[in-house]
Amino acid sequence: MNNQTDHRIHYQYRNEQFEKMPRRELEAWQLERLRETAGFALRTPFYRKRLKEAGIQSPGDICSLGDLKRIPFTTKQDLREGFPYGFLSVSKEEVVRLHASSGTTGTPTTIYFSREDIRKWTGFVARCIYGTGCTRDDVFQNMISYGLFTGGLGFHAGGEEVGMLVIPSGSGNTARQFRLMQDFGTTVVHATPSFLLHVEAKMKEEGVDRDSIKLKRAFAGAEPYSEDTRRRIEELLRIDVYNSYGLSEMNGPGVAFECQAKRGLHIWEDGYIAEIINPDTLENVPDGERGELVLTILCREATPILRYRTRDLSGFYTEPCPCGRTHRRLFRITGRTDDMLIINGVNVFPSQIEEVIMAMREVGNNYLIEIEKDGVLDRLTVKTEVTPDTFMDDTRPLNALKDKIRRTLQASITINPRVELHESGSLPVSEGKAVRVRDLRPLDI
Ligand code: DLL
Repeated sequence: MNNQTDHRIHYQYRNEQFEKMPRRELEAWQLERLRETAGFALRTPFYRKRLKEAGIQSPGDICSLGDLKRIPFTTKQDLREGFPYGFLSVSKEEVVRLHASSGTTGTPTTIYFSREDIRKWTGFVARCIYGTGCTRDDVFQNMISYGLFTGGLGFHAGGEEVGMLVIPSGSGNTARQFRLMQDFGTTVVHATPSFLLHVEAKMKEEGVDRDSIKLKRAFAGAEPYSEDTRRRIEELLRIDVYNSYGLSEMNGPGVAFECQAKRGLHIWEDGYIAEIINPDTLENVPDGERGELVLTILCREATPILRYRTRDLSGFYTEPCPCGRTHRRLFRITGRTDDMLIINGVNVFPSQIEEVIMAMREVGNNYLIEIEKDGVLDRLTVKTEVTPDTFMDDTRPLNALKDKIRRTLQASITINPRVELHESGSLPVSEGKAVRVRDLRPLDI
């Protein structure tokens, strides 16, 4: 294989040669890219140490894909400890953009991109979009947050690459979303599944005639949802919904996506090496079994990340896909192996909430985080006890405290929670490990 030529054509989004590449060639390509990525990684202090310990002093020490297993896992904690530049492997002049994980207090995880990295990422997102049947005739309304979150700019660039008319509407404001759809004849949208359900409910409420919009498809991701939810959105909105998976550490969207067969998400193995491990033993599990997804990025020079523990639970389908693509398919992601919550698409760790409320002297010792459905959206309620010397009859200071907690929490986790104050000693105390989170969302909406 002539690598020079392959590199030039590879990241074009219409490239059956890569999507239907025989497995043997695909693995040869992966090995080349893995060596290249190890070369970038060896420029960072973190991986130089890690790889040396694993007996890898230079990319040439990686002789086969099996050698990947010699490399230790990388965790979110490692990335946090490397903040801000510990994982940067090119000079700062070569970096053209950064993205950071959403909703973090303390230390965020930051990913840097070179111009070439953005080009490759855009190619993968465009491939996903094109694979669902979109063309330059489509009008694409990107109803997801722009900014540090990767969903906005990632899909924006991918949509433009396909040649669609892209409307950067961002999330929220359903009335304006409907106007844009009607004015410009939107045919495709991108949103979290919960926002799509919200859009449908609002459509009914505001009397928007379904026939006044031309919507055909939606890309839905950034949070877990069930097959039933997909079906429900498809039926209610009369559109095709495609599952879209990604994470900021691996660029963002464009990691795995459903094709028109809609049976599992093709993980783009020319850009990523995927493994499924047992989170307890850390051993690889056989294909077809569930476990934690571990990813190595092969398409980024500025921030190489090897064997990243995503904490997402998935597995590989074993049979080939009827679409003919050779890249393996992942099961729908059903949950996580850590306690990260995804609330209306925003990632929140309970510890972030704890940090905020426990820093306030007026707050007592016990608290409870509740997430439930409010219509189709998620609602976060933070219940905290007040200190024993607080008078519960004195509403003015209590309201001021509630407001302070709400504002501080919103500033740190970007979600506006409901806050309830409870008398000292009135919230349930569990016997064993404290139960701080009650996720009351039914799995199947
Ligand atoms: O959510 C990137 C993205 C943007 C994906 C737009 C799809 C569409 P993060 O904010 O870093 O990045 O959150 C990543 O969200 O580890 C999963 O736990 C969860 N997640 C993302 N997509 C799906 C999905 C973006 N389709 C974390 N199904 C991941 C289930 C998903 N969970």
